[in-house]
Amino acid sequence: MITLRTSPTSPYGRKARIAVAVLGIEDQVQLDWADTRATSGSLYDQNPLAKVPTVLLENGDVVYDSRVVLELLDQMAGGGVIIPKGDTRIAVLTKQAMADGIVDAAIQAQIETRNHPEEHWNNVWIERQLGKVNRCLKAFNDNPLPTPEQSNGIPDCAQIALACALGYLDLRANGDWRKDNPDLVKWHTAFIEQVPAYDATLAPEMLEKS
Ligand SMILES: N[C@@H](CCC(=O)N[C@@H](CS)C(=O)NCC(=O)O)C(=O)O
Repeated sequence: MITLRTSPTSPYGRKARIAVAVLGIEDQVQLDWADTRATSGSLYDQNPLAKVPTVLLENGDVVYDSRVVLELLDQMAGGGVIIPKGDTRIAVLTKQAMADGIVDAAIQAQIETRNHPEEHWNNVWIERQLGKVNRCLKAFNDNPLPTPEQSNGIPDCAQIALACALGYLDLRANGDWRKDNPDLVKWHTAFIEQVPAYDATLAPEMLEKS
């Protein structure tokens, strides 16, 4: 049994929670909520980055960063399920990085607006980060990923990461991504219909907005 430490709203942790469900390995993973706002405590002892998701293995090893965690979970399910082994592997991992990058950049912009009064915002920095978000959204809108049903019925790591990124923008950025990206909205709707674990991993705050 491994322990997955995460928080209810973390989009990176949600990737891992969805992966556990679609891989069908719930019986091998126990969930343990971690407080990412704490300034000390067990997460700091387990992972010097003090970030979630963090996974504790039975042998005492610790695994972190959602992309590595997804590799671990995929291996536990036999490998090649959510991270393809063949020719498409690098392309899928790159798309996963692009989807994660949407969240990375959105968080950077939010840190600036959340931590400073508006007159002190660094608008150049905010625009730089929002540019990354919008370019990635446009790329996914113009060249949609396959839906899980169009691939092998199980979402791959890029599809999982993109769905979590869009869920994060719904939660923290009022779903503004929807107005300029109609094909991405369709893709997101299909993902939600085809992957029950998406709704099952909605945080209480997200439920209020959905
Ligand atoms: N690249 C990491 C990012 C993880 C991350 O930033 N997690 C956030 C929660 S959404 C966190 O733990 N933040 C606490 C902190 O940075 O102190 C991944 O993919 O796992």
